[in-house]
Amino acid sequence: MIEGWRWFGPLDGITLPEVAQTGAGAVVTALHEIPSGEVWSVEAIQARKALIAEAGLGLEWLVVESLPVHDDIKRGDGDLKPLFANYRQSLSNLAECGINVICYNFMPVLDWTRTTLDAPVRGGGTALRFDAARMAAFELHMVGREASADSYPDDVVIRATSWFEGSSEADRAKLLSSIMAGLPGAYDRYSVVELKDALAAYDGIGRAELRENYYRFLQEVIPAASDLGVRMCVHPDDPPRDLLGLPRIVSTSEDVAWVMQAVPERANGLTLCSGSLGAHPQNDVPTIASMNSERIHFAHLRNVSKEADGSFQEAAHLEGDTDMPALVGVLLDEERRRISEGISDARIVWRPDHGHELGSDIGRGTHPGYPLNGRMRGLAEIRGVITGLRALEPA
Ligand code: DNO
Repeated sequence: MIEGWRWFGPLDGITLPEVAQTGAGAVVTALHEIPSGEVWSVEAIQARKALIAEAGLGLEWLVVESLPVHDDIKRGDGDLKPLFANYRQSLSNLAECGINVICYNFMPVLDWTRTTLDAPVRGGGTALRFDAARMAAFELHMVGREASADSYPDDVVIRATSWFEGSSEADRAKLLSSIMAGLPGAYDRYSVVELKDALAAYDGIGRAELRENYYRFLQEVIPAASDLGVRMCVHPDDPPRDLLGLPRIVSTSEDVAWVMQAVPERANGLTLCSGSLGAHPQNDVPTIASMNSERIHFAHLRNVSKEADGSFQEAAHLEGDTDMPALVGVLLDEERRRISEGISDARIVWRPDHGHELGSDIGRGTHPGYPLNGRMRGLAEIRGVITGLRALEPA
């Protein structure tokens, strides 16, 4: 397994020397400044590669996270030929620059979603949290989707209403900005009014329609990826549930099986994100990993603690509900299989996903979920698990 680190580019508050200090060698990044749907040119990719290499720290850009899928493709809206052509061109340009692992997602409108970015942890650090009652308050009372009361248990709806009634303007503004924090462009944010417009654009798109649009995307893109030797890996939905009436179709073991079977080629792969999948009460993450191991090309390792009402909080990487040593064991076994069968690109890049803000992280203003110390703790702990399991491997 290859240790990776997500770096948001020159605007990241964490410097490349700090990335090197974590011990990770593979940089996971994207050209976040290029609007979704436009081509990533060879020049732009080379310039970012050079920036990383010229730091002289032995870091190399190995994984793209993400090459975004334009919302028109997700909605199946209009003449999509130019968007598919641009996507394939970006893949071809990335392959020309030697970058072959591409993470993307098919979540409509919102990427990862949390209601609280600063839930306290022991000793004064903070964690990301998804609180079902806060999400319901946002959905029912701030966005005004009364019909969505059905998608929450009654007691959650009652708590949502009481939170909303007792909330100040500032509390609501904070909730909105927490929910928006996951938007990938780092610069896109919606107001409630803009969000309502984005949701309205999905009217009439349910699970079946979204699957159909996703199927079309896979058919347009995977053959080209295969020819280029590029491995695409879809990121599961986070959280793995419908939100704001938007369907989410990469949430469960069955969903992952559907994606893998839709186009049964190695180039149609999975980002094994243990935190996203692990937030669904029915998902057993090591089992999902072993069922799909041949198609895992990238891994995000982190943990969550789930609560009965659908809330969850990000736990330390070796705490929480997912058995991390069991999961790492599945990935190591798969790598051994690939190596023994002489498969190239056998090694899986993994990165510590999210982390608590700890010590000097607090107040530093790094991307939510992506502080230095908290992720370095996760990286070091999981590095220990990998080292320990490797030491036990038969010679
Ligand atoms: C959150 C990330 C996601 C991920 C995208 C991939 O921390 O794991 O935002 O980058 O969903 O497309």
